[in-house]
Amino acid sequence: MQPFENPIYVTRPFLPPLSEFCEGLQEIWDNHWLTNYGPILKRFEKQLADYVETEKLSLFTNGTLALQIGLQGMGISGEVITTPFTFVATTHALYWNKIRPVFCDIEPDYYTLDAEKVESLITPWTMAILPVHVFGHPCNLEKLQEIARKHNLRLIYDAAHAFGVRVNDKPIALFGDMTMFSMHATKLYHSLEGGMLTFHDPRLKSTLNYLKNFGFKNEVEVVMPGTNAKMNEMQALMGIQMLNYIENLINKQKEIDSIYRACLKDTPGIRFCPQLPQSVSHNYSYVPVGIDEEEFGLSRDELYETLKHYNVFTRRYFYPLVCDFACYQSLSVSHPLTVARRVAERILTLPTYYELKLDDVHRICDIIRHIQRERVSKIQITENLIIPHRRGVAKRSWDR
Ligand code: T4K
Repeated sequence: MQPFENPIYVTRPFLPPLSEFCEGLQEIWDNHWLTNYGPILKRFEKQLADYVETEKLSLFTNGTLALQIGLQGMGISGEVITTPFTFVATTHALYWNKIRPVFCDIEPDYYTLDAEKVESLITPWTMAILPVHVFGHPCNLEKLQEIARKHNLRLIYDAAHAFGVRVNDKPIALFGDMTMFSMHATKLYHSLEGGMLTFHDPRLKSTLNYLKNFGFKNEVEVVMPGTNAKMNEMQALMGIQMLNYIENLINKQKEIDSIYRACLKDTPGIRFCPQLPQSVSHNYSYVPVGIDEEEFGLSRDELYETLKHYNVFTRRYFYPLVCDFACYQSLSVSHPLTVARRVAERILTLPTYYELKLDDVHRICDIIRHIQRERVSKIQITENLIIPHRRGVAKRSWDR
């Protein structure tokens, strides 16, 4: 099998036509207003409010700062129960608030926080739960809400991957006390970089506005020690234009997802997440698969490395687990995290993005199957070589 001529990465940002973006830039040039709550940002906020069906939202320069500031705005301290199977920014946001992350295991189907295991980790110092809608898969919303209510904990979702996801025809933004979205370039929906918080308590709006703008109330009053995490006009412009394409983007990724599922369904050792229930309208932002070394014939890492020879650059989102990074290793972990460890060892996310040609998706599947066949036949040849040798029949198969 021939490698791809050009590299195929795990993702590639969609961009609106350059002419469209340039037209938008004209307004910025005319206004000479680049950041600090400009007119395009205000327009973006309104359009997003329509999309996520709440005006209780705030925009930030990126998702990490959004989460960090969100936790601060809600006054979270002590301990927070969270998942180790996520991008490290989820945990960093806790660390920057001097909050102790308490890692809980994940469930094996969709890799979200295992709600059944949360209660056993609650201590007098627990103030919140921070689950992640990882790969856009909604967490166990009902159960988590029930636990949060019962123990008077705040429920804050990291929905970095979940823009556009709906549950029971409700935007995922409307669940929990607060939800963070990332609009980073690598996301299905992006604003170059960017972050959004949606929240339940309307009083948070002004707190968040202060926190992301140095705590400025006016020229002479600073009401809290805020930072600088504002979204600028260029980001807002991209965000507005990208909203026109969101449905197309999701539809294309859905198509890609179903091709991978269909083409690889009979390949032993490749496991897809089960289809989500009808109640979920998914965004198909990632294609995660689990590689079972014994059945597949290669380990996940061998497949990941071999695919590079074909110019296919998959990613191991999320390996290693956050708790295994040097900066978090000193944290004691009371749960064995059995499922999370197994998933992290096997996970591979396959390329998916709007411009990925469907033929190329088929070709990626062909390459994966080819790599497997090659390996299986090598193993068979080796067995043929070794077994007769062990039996003392022949040293090499060609000796026979
Ligand atoms: N919570 C969760 C659960 C998250 O996944 C993230 C971010 C956050 C919180 C924090 O949100 P932000 O603060 O980022 O808004 C990427 C992203 O940088 C990161 O945003 C994302 N999660 C994470 C899952 O993926 P890397 O280190 O894998 O990115 P990178 O630069 O290796 O890009 C991946 C591939 O994308 C490249 O191989 C090529 C392609 N690419 C990338 C960029 C930036 C492009 O084609 N064009 C581009 O401009 O982290």
